[in-house]
Amino acid sequence: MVWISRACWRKYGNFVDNLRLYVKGGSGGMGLPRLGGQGGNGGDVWVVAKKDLTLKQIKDRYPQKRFVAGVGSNSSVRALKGARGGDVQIFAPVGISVTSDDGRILGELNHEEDRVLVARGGQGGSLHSAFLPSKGQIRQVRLDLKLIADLGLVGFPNAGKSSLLTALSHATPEIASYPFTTMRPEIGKVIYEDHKQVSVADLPGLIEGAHMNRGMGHKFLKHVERTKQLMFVVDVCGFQLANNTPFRSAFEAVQLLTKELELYKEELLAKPAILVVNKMDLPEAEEKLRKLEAQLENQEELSQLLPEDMIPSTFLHFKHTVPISALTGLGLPRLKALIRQSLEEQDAMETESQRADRLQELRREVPVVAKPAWGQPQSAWEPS
Ligand SMILES: Nc1nc2c(ncn2[C@@H]2O[C@H](COP(=O)(O)OP(=O)(O)OP(=O)(O)O)[C@@H](O)[C@H]2O)c(=O)[nH]1
Ligand SMILES: [Mg+2]
Repeated sequence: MVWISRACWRKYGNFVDNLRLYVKGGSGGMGLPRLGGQGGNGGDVWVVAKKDLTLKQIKDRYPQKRFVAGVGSNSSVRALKGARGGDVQIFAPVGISVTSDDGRILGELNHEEDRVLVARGGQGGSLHSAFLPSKGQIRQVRLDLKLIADLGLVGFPNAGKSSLLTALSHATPEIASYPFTTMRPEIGKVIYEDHKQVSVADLPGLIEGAHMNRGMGHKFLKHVERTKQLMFVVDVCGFQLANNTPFRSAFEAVQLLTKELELYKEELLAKPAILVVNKMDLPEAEEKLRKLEAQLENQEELSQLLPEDMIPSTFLHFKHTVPISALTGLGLPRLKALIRQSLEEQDAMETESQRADRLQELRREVPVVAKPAWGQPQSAWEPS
């Protein structure tokens, strides 16, 4: 429908989640052969993470998208050692991965002040280079924004993801009864009574074949890579994208969503996941929920009835299945509590495994000195 795609263009056109930049390190300065003087090194170009910035701001502020560091000064009689060229810092939002044009990852900006060197300055001329300077590195680099949130919402269009985010947080995403209402990711904060906050990323709906570029889902799947957990949202009554596409029950929706994630990046399925069954206010919802729960208990077997390309190779075992109605608020307090519990359990497990890793490292690093038994010499031994 034309009117939807126009609206899409307008809104999506405003959101920038990747940017290509030209970066050049400064050239080195000339050496001074007569007096053995050394030219200054050229400056470097860095990308530095800063809070509350967007890629769009960089694009608007630097339409040429060119960043060139300062050249090193030539060596002179007055200053035998030439001054270093100035560095250039490109401030970028947190949650960026920086890649070179050939797809190599140069670094990630996960926290404020993290920095990645993108173009090194050239060396100043010196005795080793017959006093001739070298040029700075020239590169095209790509900044890719991946949202960081505690939870990422995954679901077909119209499942009620944005309605759920609105009901749980102060975010005000667009909600409507047509598919693909959400055109760009949005983050909402769920705030608890003790002021603890959990961030939830609302993502555009996925459709079958999203990993192959169908719909708009695949563009946004990268955002799920950085969320700690997944929250699947399905309509208890199932979903049909259009008259000429098949109807999918809630159970099929779960398997298809799993399959799409798997085809995009299998590791995503290792994340803890909660299943939210929405629209429990609709007629016969209870009955459909019981059916879904029974199907999920036997999902390995039952999914064999699906066409082969719809069967995921790993089945998700949800930590919780939570029936809700984003419309009436049914089940939301329980969901809110379970989200927190689930994240806290994950944190505790990660802390424990980090502690165990550290302990193992320490044991490897420090040889433990065995207490000498009487009459025996003291010896160092490595634990196995
Ligand atoms: N009856 C009922 N309708 C709901 C419920 N939650 C959402 N809806 C309706 O379902 C439609 C889709 O809701 P959205 O929140 O926009 O769905 P979405 O998953 O964000 O959809 P996309 O952004 O298109 O992927 C809207 O008409 C909502 O009013 C619910 O709990 N019960
Ligand atoms: Mg939405």
